[in-house]
Amino acid sequence: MSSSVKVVVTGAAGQIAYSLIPRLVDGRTFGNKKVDLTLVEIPQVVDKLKGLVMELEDSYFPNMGEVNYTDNFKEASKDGDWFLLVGSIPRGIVYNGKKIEERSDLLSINGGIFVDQGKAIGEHGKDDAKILVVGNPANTNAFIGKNAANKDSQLWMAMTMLDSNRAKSVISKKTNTNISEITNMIIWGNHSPTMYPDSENVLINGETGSSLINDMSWIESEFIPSVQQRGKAVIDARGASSATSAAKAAIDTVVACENPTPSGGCFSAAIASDGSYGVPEGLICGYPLMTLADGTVEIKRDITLSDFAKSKFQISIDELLEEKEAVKHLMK
Ligand code: NAX
Repeated sequence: MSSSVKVVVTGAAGQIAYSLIPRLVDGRTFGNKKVDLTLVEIPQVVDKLKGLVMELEDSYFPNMGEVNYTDNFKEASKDGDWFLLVGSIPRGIVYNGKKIEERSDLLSINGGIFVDQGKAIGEHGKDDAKILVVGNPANTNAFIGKNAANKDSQLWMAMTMLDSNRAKSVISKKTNTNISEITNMIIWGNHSPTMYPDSENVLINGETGSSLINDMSWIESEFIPSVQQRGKAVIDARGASSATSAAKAAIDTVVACENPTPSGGCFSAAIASDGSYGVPEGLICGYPLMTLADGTVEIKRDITLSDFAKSKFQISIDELLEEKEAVKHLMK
């Protein structure tokens, strides 16, 4: 085996993690590397992880290295290469005697968690660690975590790959094209119902959506709302939020970061804005990204946005600014 990678996963006893964790050690996500896992949960459920560890052992994954579990994030973060921050407090549960319904309460509670986790990652994670926030509100959790970590050499991302995969699936049906032929599906903005899935710059068999999909009414009234509301549709149908597709999207994001992006290509995740595309600096915003040959991840800056796209994107930027305002007490 060529080398090893340490992956820290929070929310490890949750439903996304149950699909995600085996894929981390199955030999595909990190190629030939040995994968050491540290699984993190809150004290009330950490003991459940013993069962998951047994299952991992029983699955016989040749690439699996050491597996540990803990409720101590600070210890877990030591020398982590990858952090998959899945754990968060969902809407609707009773927390400290109060039912959490408002997005502002959700932002505040989860924000507190991400201050501590960010600080630990900044102090104890590898200097070139990559962090993918899945737990919602993902962009603003990543914004808080990055600020607390205060280490620019680490890459903080929030997951928009699931939105991108959902959008690819809708486009493939509309254009009667195999999903493997749909690339460069960009999700601009926030991972929330304000996101803007870009049907103009997507490539279908190498041709742009703007040249192939001449149906603005479908884009406005079907495509965009169906991608924006897909999470809710899954909850309504399943009685639980997306899990296996979210796990697959997290793996897709890791793979996209671990391998150079083909020339002209891009993938979707939210990272800190450097002012690109007019987004205020520092906001964790959904962008088209590329992984370079040396492993660095950069924003692809040569995409043209139509006036329609800019107006939709702006709605999501405004929402990110509102969320930033709601958590300003958590910033250093
Ligand atoms: P579950 O409720 O099944 O699992 C969450 C787990 O996180 C629980 O076991 C809980 O004990 C743990 N947890 C809470 N706080 C923690 C902390 N401080 N440290 C460690 N663990 C902690 O939720 P699941 O369905 O797995 O979803 C996890 C998160 O992903 C939710 O916030 C959900 O909203 C979010 N999602 C994000 C998506 C995205 O595309 N970015 C899509 C899917 C999903 O909705």
